[in-house]
Amino acid sequence: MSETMQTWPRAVDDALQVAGGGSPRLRPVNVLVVIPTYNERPNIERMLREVRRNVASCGILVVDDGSPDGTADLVEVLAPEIGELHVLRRARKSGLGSAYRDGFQWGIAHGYDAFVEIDADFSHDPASLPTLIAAAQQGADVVIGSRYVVGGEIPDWSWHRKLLSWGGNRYASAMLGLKVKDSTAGFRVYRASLLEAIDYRTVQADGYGFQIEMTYRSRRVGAVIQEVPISFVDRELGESKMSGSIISEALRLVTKWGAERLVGRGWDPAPGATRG
Ligand SMILES: Nc1nc2c(ncn2[C@@H]2O[C@H](COP(=O)(O)OP(=O)(O)OP(=O)(O)O)[C@@H](O)[C@H]2O)c(=O)[nH]1
Ligand SMILES: [Mg+2]
Repeated sequence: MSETMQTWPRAVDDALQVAGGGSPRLRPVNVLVVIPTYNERPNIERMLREVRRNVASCGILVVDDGSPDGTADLVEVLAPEIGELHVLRRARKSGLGSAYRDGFQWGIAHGYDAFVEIDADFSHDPASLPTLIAAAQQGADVVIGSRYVVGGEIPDWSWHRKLLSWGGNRYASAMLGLKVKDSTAGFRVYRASLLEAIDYRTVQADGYGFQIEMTYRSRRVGAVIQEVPISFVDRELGESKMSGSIISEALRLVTKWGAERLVGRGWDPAPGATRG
């Protein structure tokens, strides 16, 4: 067992046993949990504590876009106690996709080799982190916390909201050949090597479109994509930043990429980037 392996928290080891059921193909990963925030002061302290409670030995990076409520200041106060906690301060609100792109860049520069995406608002349960990370450690390039695989659920949503989200997912999957049930999901793990292969810095979209574009590029390079069931709940504290323009951006981009793919002009990886 390597030195990195020995630093795995017990919860991750346990999840590996459950997920692996034998002698899993272990690859050590040094994980950075990236949390984008805009005005998440009501949630961030409990979120950071829950992340640390579930994964004892990961880095945590909060990417804050100048939140007027002082989210970043609070994170800095908590950093010594939580440990391996960093804040990337950006001047102004620039979107979820760009926050993740900057977070990944920071993490790659600091030597992390797997990245978790998680919202600060508890829609994504930090208790699922060990299972998601274990799937990446067992060899997946991308792990998606999925609402639409068996065992996944969205208990708070009305049937018509579920139908809209599910329909959007089916449309994206069919247009782009994703073979993924929940390509808009934002609770994920990426291997750093995959982020490089998909040239993540040039991903254009934000919001749902960002998640779909990352999935599309991952599929195009032949990544191992694994979906793990999660329960997705609505935020209780703070305000949603979701907007109609995020939904229409995703719809427009999926239609454009799908049309380009049909005529053989879809996004192409750099030579040599193809995996699998
Ligand atoms: N840094 C940064 N974070 C953002 C930005 N927009 C949203 N976030 C964060 O991204 C996460 C998801 O945003 P939400 O507002 O919860 O959006 P959502 O989860 O897609 O939508 P809801 O279902 O309405 O909650 C939260 O942690 C937000 O604080 C942004 O422009 N910059
Ligand atoms: Mg949310």
